[in-house]
Amino acid sequence: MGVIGRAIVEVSSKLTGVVASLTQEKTNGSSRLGTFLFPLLAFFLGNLTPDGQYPWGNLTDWGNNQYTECPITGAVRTYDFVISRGVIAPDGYQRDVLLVNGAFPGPLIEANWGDKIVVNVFNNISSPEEGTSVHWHGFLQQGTPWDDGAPGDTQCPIAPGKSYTYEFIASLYGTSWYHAHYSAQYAGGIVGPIVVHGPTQAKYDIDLGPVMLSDWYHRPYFDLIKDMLAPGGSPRVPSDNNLINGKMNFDCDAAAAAGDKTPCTPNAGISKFKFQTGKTHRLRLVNSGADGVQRFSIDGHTMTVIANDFVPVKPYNVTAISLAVGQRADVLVTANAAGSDPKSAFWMRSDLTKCSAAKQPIALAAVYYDQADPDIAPTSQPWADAGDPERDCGASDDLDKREPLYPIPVRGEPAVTKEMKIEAYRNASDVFLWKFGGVSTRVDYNHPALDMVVKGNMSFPEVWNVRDFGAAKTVRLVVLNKGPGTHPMHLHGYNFYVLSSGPGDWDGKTIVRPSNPVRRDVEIVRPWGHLVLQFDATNPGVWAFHCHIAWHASGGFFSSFVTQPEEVRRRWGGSGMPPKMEQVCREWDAWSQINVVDQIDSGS
Ligand SMILES: *[C@@H]1O[C@H](CO)[C@@H](O)[C@H](O)[C@H]1NC(C)=O
Ligand SMILES: *[C@@H]1O[C@H](CO)[C@@H](O)[C@H](O)[C@H]1NC(C)=O
Ligand SMILES: *[C@@H]1O[C@H](CO)[C@@H](O)[C@H](O)[C@H]1NC(C)=O
Ligand SMILES: *[C@@H]1O[C@H](CO)[C@@H](O)[C@H](O)[C@H]1NC(C)=O
Ligand SMILES: *[C@@H]1O[C@H](CO)[C@@H](O)[C@H](O)[C@H]1NC(C)=O
Ligand SMILES: [Cu+2]
Repeated sequence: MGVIGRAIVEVSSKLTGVVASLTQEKTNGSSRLGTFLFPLLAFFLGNLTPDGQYPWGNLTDWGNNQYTECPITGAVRTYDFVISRGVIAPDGYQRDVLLVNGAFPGPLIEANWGDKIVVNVFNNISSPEEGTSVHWHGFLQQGTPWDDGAPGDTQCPIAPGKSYTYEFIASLYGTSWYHAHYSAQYAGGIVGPIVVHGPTQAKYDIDLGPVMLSDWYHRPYFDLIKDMLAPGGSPRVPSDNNLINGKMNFDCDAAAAAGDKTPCTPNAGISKFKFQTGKTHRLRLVNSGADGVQRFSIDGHTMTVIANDFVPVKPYNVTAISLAVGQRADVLVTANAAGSDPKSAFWMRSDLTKCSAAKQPIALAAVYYDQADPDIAPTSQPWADAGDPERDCGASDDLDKREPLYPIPVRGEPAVTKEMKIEAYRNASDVFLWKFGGVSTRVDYNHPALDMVVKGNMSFPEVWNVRDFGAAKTVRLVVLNKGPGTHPMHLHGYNFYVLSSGPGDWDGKTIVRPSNPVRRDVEIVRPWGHLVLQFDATNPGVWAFHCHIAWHASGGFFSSFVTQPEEVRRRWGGSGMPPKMEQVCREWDAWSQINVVDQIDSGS
């Protein structure tokens, strides 16, 4: 029943205009992503050392274990973030958003492997005020569990008018992103790319930088959740558009014809990229959306995948790649299509697959070779497996295709095996919710679980859905999906090994490539299927494990793991916590005593 290319052949001419009718300021504020003004990235920051070494020394992506051999460069990369409300029109449809430094997507964070990243986040959200916190997706936060950014887990939210300074080591390298972790706030605009430069055996000429793929909603996240969690509410939260680097056109006429009076400008402008003819380009793909699985491709060009999430892989070639929310892929693309004619132009496409509730699933950007006229639309045709093939409803690429470059075998028998069932239900008020491992979660913003662990109090209220793995060094998770949805499972503080993924229940023994299983930090569990993960639970702290679909996490599909609690107490008990952790809670307590915190969802 393949519907190969279905979405693509129907691209409306309302979406393909390449001459922008709005300024970049109007569509994306101070962001320059997706324009020719966004600079190419260097291969690393700074200079070679006097003895000719990279900042990370002679470590390689194929010969060194990135979890145990992190270099210490001593360099500190400092950023100041101000989070504010704003009004922009990323696709021409004007809406209220939340912005980091006035930009959507937010500013790029860039570092070398082994640097320290410091981000001072000021919460300037007003009219109305709202808490916030920022998660640095994929970073391990070894020794800094309070800087993971999960409110109710590792910190209290940052109160309006207050700041919190996150400090952590870039102990892994590659491509990632940051996003608000307070309610579904990131769907309102608080997202941005992160690049950590590190060793790579892959050869390329040009680093084009981040390519953020995100479904987009025309209503504020709060209103969407309010409807979803109303009695009789629908769990489907359809997106209105699909963006590449925060940009796309929208069919404003259709919206107006349907009675929508919101200011809307057709042909607002799409993202554009320059390819140098004959050269090989690195693109850093990130699914930074709220819900949908993206299917990304560039007409006429194959892509060589060199990393999945923060894990370099043995290079493999694809014409299209699927990315669930939170997943990243680093791909190399050589500009040698159409006989390497320097006047060539091609469409870049990302389509929301059919499992996503999308009103307009197609995202387009234009790729221009050096001498092509960037005011002329490409006329290229999609690959046959671009778009919306049936098979990509969740499974993404086969596990056996994706092999980490640096092999790490699965450790023998795990100390703990935990089964986590995914179930949907309606509660007594007819509200649609999720249960994960038997609990529909709601965190307590005023009482982060990490704070309790530090104080030696392990009596977590059941509704927080906290699992204590004690001193176990190896934990196996058997995630069983008892419904028709696709769920990208994300673990904080670790990269997990993907042991098995498939339909139905796990047989209790199948492990795909135990000598070197897939490692990453987000992996899909398919409809009515299983996903078996394992991780080396040696990072002391409290770590969220949840579905990365914002709407599902809001509906209670969220849990937290305590790993090495004795070590947490030993290192940080007494007065060993940084004072900022107490302070952010004092400020939140003070603010929440005189303001009503409308926690309409799980909180995360
Ligand atoms: C890498 O550098 C370290 C110290 O800088 C040195 O001890 C080691 O021998 C080097 N390894 C190789 C393979 O060059
Ligand atoms: C905070 O936001 C307000 C608008 O709500 C703006 O006028 C002010 O400049 C912002 N403050 C900072 C530090 O950006
Ligand atoms: C992938 O494609 C490149 C050129 O596009 C080619 O050089 C390389 O051999 C291919 N690699 C594999 C594993 O097929
Ligand atoms: C059902 O869930 C909603 C949302 O969490 C909650 O407000 C409501 O109190 C729940 N109803 C019952 C009867 O538990
Ligand atoms: C442990 O934490 C829970 C939940 O915050 C609290 O109700 C309880 O009083 C605490 N117990 C102790 C001994 O502090
Ligand atoms: Cu989900």
